[in-house]
Amino acid sequence: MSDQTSKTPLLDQCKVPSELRKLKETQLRQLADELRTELIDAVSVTGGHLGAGLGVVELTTALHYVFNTPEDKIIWDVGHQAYPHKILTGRRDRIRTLRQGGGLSGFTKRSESVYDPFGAAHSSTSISSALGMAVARDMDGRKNHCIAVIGDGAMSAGMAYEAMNNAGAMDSRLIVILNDNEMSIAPPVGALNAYLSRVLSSKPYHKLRHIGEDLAKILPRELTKRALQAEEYARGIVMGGGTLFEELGFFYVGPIDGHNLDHLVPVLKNVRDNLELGPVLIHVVTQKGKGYAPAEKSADKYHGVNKFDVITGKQDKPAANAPNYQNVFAKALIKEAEHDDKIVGINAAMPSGTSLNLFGEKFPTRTFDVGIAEQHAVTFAAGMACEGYKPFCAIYSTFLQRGYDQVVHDVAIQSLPVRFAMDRAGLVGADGQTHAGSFDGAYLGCLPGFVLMAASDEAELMHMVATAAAINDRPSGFRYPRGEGVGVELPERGSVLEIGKGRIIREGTKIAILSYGTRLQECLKAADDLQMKGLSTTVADARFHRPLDTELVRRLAKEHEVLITIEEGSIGGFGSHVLHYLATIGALDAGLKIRPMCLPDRFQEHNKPQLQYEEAGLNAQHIVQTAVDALGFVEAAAANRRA
Ligand SMILES: Cc1ncc(C[n+]2csc(CCOP(=O)(O)OP(=O)(O)O)c2C)c(N)n1
Repeated sequence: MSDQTSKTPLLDQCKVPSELRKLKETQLRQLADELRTELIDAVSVTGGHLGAGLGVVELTTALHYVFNTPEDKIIWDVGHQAYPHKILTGRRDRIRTLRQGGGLSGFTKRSESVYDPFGAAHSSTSISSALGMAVARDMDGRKNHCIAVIGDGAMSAGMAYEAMNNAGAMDSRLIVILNDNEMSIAPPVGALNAYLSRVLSSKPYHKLRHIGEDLAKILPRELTKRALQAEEYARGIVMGGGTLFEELGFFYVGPIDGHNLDHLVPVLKNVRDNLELGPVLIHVVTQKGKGYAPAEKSADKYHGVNKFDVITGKQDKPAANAPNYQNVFAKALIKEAEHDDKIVGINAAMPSGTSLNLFGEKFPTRTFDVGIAEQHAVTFAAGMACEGYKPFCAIYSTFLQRGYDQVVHDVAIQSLPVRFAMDRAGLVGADGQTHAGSFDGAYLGCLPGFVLMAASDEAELMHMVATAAAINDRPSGFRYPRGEGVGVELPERGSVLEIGKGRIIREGTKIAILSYGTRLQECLKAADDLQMKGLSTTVADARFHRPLDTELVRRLAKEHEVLITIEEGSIGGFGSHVLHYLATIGALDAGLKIRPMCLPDRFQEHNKPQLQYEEAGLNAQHIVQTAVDALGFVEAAAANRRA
């Protein structure tokens, strides 16, 4: 497209930041507007994280303008706001492949670009990694800048404080930009948030005279001049003094209006050029969803979006065939809580993602959103369990990784009855490797005393919620995937399952498939197929990983020639435990052909879930092939025998 007809003439010239840096400062406003247009258009095609990116369009533009990227390193916390950064750093031509199979990742990724110095997607890692880079730089005698950009939501996690505590003491030259949009995915929670709000309400409208004085004291260069020229600058006041961050050893600058390039650029330049400053925190105030009316009105809903119509803002919503697991979980928990007033629900900044918001509507005083603080969520739940409460911790499988020591040390060793509702089990699609719920079976399956379950459909999930509610003497967890259930009929209330007992779904004689989780539907399809080949197949739903239904496993091993286990988890999970058990009792010595099917031994890239499972080799045809290969079964020979 030629520059005359393009809607984005300046952006067209700026394929990489070095080209952007050739622009005049006065052109940056237009560039930012074009960048925003491009972002909205791209995400309307791909779906993905929109609100956060819209909020940092000006900040992204200013950072690449002022700093010499990629030598200067910008580390975006979480990385979900980095789409504008991707557009400006040589990836515009692929931006409409975001989150699609083979396309750009929805987060920052080292293997994708030199402009992504650190990969992310789980929150609150940016200050630690930036500090590590800054210290390495100092040790090497280099001069580049390391800039962490972290949101107010991500600032609620312990890791951010651990990093600031360390950075403040090390006095290394580090820039932290706190992107304060007063939103997490849901409204942010906690005392820090209240503190930031107080900072904002107490500081933004200082008189120009004071700003000039403050600036003269701390940032004497260009900014002073500019500020004194610009009456309007009073909105984006720059000053030091008296903040929590200063107590931690940071030089505090702010709050700054993060949409005003006339404020951002000089402040960033001053911080860049003031090499004597140790760690600096620039407090930037932005609006999530800025510049796109539907997103501005509804920042939480536009945090992550489906494809949408740019004019109306209306999102594509494929018709649902069955209720989703998240809502079934909430419904089941509400049912249990109606009968037991000790049940409480805990989540870590994901009320709508986990559907615990529905529980919260019914039981507001029994629902706790602790912020992005999974470690704390686990130990907080442990504390409540000590006092006789029945906590359900609803945390995605992938995020529970962050609370692992708390699970081991605070919950399991003390045998406290904390219930873990592990959402997003298995492959999750567009969010990719960082969000896959692959490992909970491996990391919890090794813990003595834990009861672990996986739902094979949404009715089973209801039973597992009821079962977990009834387990009062030890920790338990149940896993379930993202999205729609199978469409089975749901009971009014779940029934308590017999602990450690699986169920046979279909009886056969030659092949046994022992399923753990929602691959059960694929197992049934595979069994039909095998049956057509004349191979009589048993299908069982293990329900429990721990305690393992050893009687069922023994029986399946004894009565079949082939035993296949299948799960939506990594090696080291359910199948590994079955193998371990069978080896221990010598069942493998008798020539049983056992084939554990699990996720492949690599971090799988983003794609549609069905295609990810295809790639993982966990669909019906792979089960059939595994069985046939194990038997050394030649179809033609079988057909002959039948004839
Ligand atoms: C450890 C962890 N827990 C939960 C999440 C899910 N999550 C993604 S973004 C987000 C909110 C981040 O809020 P904030 O840092 O303020 O950034 P904003 O989206 O407002 O720009 C949450 C909770 C995560 N990425 N990592």
